[in-house]
Amino acid sequence: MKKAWYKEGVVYQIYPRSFKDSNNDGIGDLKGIIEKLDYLKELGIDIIWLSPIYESPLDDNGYDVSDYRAILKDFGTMEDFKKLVKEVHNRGMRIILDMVINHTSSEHKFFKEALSDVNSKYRDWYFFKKGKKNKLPNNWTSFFGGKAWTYNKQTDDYYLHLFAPSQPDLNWENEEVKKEFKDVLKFWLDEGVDGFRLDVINILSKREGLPNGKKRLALTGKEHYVNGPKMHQILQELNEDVFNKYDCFTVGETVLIDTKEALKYTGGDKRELDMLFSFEHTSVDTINNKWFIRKFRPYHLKKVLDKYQETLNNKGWNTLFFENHDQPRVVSRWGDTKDYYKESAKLLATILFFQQGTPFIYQGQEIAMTNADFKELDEYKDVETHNIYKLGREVFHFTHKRMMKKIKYMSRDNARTPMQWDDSKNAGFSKGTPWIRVNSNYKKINVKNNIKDKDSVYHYYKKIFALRKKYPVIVYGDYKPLFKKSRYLYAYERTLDNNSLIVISNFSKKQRKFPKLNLDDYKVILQNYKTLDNNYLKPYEARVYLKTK
Ligand code: TEU
Ligand code: CA
Repeated sequence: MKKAWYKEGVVYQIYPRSFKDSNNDGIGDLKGIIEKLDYLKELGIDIIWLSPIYESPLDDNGYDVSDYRAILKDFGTMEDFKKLVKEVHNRGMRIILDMVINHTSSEHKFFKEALSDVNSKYRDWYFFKKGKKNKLPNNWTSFFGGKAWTYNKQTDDYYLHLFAPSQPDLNWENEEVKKEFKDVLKFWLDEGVDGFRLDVINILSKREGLPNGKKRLALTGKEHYVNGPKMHQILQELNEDVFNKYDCFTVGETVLIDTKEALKYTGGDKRELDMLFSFEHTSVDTINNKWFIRKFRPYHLKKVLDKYQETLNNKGWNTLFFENHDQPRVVSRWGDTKDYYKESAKLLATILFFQQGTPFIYQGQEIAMTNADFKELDEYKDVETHNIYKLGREVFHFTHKRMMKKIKYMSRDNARTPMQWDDSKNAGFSKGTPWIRVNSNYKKINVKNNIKDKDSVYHYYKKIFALRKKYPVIVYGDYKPLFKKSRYLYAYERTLDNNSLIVISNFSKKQRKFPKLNLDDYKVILQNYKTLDNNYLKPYEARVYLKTK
């Protein structure tokens, strides 16, 4: 299999707004990130991914870009950015940016001109369409709930936005759009950036005529833009004209795909995406739509992860993630914060990061930060959360209590509370008032305590990243599920040449008999309990065995 630095490296996602505030305005910034680079290096991080840092009105916290070549003032200046890149590279690390090219902000100068001048050339950069007898141009709905069209009085027509009305979709049929964004990508690559996380990259190509979609509970119309007609062609073109000219990599955020598509994007004969985020595993505790929650069963998670591992094994390339700025905290979601907090956090890290693929960990995951402990709706800041609350109350007539329960479990703000550095005011994130409240468990759960505690989740993550560097079988080995039918044993084998690594875990709250496994010549290289019993696996016990001869 082709080797590559971006297959061997560990990626750490930073949500700059909530990472570290250096000037005490309550908002994280680039200088704050520079302060923490040694911490990330010590953890064993190779690549950092920054959520968007460009000029934005912040309707969607930066995923609504109004100037692609300017740094958001809250985060600092272009000088600060250049210093950050230099400091990252001086430490032998790399940095990738989050690039949002499916849509711009409605505050972008191109869109503002398109709104006001019916003859502007920028109208074809977006999707403006007349309604029919006060009906919308089609029946598509938004990822954030509600319709995907907003009326523009000045030109008496509607514009398309698959996310918020402040995020008008770009028309990727338009050659000038392609040229502009190739230039934007080159601008940042010439600044020394080592690659991009490409936001909702597989919905860029919309079916001609924007036809009505099959009516659905969520995302009516998705069949007309998910993996759209020219999607692969657009990606191949971006590689030919931009990415192939630099030592860089791309990770695509590809929504609603399956393994077949994943293989096409990452394993085709023409370079499209070097790796991708699929979200099938992040919907195992939901039905159809993230706001309709069902009981989590480890077996469902294992089935999906095994499927991606077996399908892409040495053909495409996976990412390994449970958390990001859109997902709840995994220890709250799939672990057991009540009785087996550390053990379950470590089990989750073990089952994921010994698989084949590039590991992506999200800020705070290394210290098992938990979901937000907000009580009131106004403590949440996320546009999606407030949209869904309104929709749930007004359209589905759900009670306030029922909506707050859904939001508590699934809101993206669960991942956006300030990073918990220590037990000082605001968890050491800021001496000002944070833009969003710190979780009140910060005196217990913080970096400082984790570093002090040799048995902490932090040190466990550090060990995993060190093992990945030491044993190539972890990065490049073949993947084979073990005990596939078991409801609670999550186990698999990785093999490379005559090295074999076996992960075995009891993903349940009950003690279980140790399964029949020939482990002669294997040694334990990682465990999440102090003592090992050869007849039993304790609740949430995980072990990693290695045979190297
Ligand atoms: O997310 C796209 C996306 O599908 C998620 O928004 C998901 O639908 C939703 O959050 C439920 O989990 C990307 C970014 O990661 C997200 O932060 C942005 O809001 C969105 O695109 C629009 O740019
Ligand atoms: Ca700040």
